[in-house]
Amino acid sequence: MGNKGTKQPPPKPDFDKPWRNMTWTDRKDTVEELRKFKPGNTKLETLKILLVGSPGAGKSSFINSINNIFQGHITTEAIADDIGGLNFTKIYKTFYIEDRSSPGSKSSFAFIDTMGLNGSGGITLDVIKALRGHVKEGYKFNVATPLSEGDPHYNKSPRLGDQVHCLVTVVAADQVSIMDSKVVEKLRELRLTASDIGIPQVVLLTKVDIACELVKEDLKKVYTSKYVKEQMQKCSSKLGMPMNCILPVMNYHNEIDLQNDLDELLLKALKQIVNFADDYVRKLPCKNENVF
Ligand SMILES: Nc1nc2c(ncn2[C@@H]2O[C@H](COP(=O)(O)OP(=O)(O)O)[C@@H](O)[C@H]2O)c(=O)[nH]1
Ligand SMILES: [Mg+2]
Repeated sequence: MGNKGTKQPPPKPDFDKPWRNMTWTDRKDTVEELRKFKPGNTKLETLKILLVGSPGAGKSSFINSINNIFQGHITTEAIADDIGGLNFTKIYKTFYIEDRSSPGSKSSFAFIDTMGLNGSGGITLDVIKALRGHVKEGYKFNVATPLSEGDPHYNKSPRLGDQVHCLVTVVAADQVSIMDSKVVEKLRELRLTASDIGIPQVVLLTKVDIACELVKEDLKKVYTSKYVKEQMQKCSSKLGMPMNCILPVMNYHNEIDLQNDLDELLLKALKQIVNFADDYVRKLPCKNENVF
């Protein structure tokens, strides 16, 4: 036992090099690109991005964060609810991002926030209908009774623009290991339905700042933190998603100014989402016929 008594140093919490390529300087170009972006399917004005996840996962905060970036400052009037942890998003509503550089115009991508999924009861059936475009604006999610075909908010013949073009599952990085197995099951069910339809999916791993001290100090360490990578891998196997569809972000939550690093990571995720959604709609027929 030659090294008896010599203490091994604790393993390093970070890799020497980032394991995923990430430029931290494209911010302005990406904003410009996304401002000008138009879907590659002529029958469609807006790509619809639907967010699902547990209450408090950071769904509304992500929408607000993107809005902050496009408005150029922290917006006082949140476009999505910001009531921490409470399950308040009950109305089915599409949030468009206003384009400040040309007043009155909107972005070609929009978000749909949903009520958080929890272990009991739920809105899974309603979200499945929403994926296919059967849910009309203004519908109030009802945990007890899912939307029925006779309801005025039921869209019997959805068109391309009514359906969802990317499903985003939101998971907080500090909750991956302790996620309720029933929620995981529901998220998987939604993912499988989206896959059947052909809708692309990503996972947003929020709150990387809470999950990892290194990242809290310097967000640029997001791809050198071993802990964050581990949470992404866990998420990948729990939800059955490939690693390249798992996007870590930190949402704006108590900052009073915009921060470049936060923007870079948020925009990187948004760009990926928009690209996936656009790849999907490009493959669909350019006729505005009913889709389901
Ligand atoms: N530190 C930190 N807090 C976050 C982040 N994202 C959301 N939050 C906070 O987590 C709480 C729940 O977020 P919210 O967006 O309302 O979750 P939702 O229920 O999924 O819409 C709020 O207090 C947010 O300010 C993040 O990335 N980092
Ligand atoms: Mg919310």
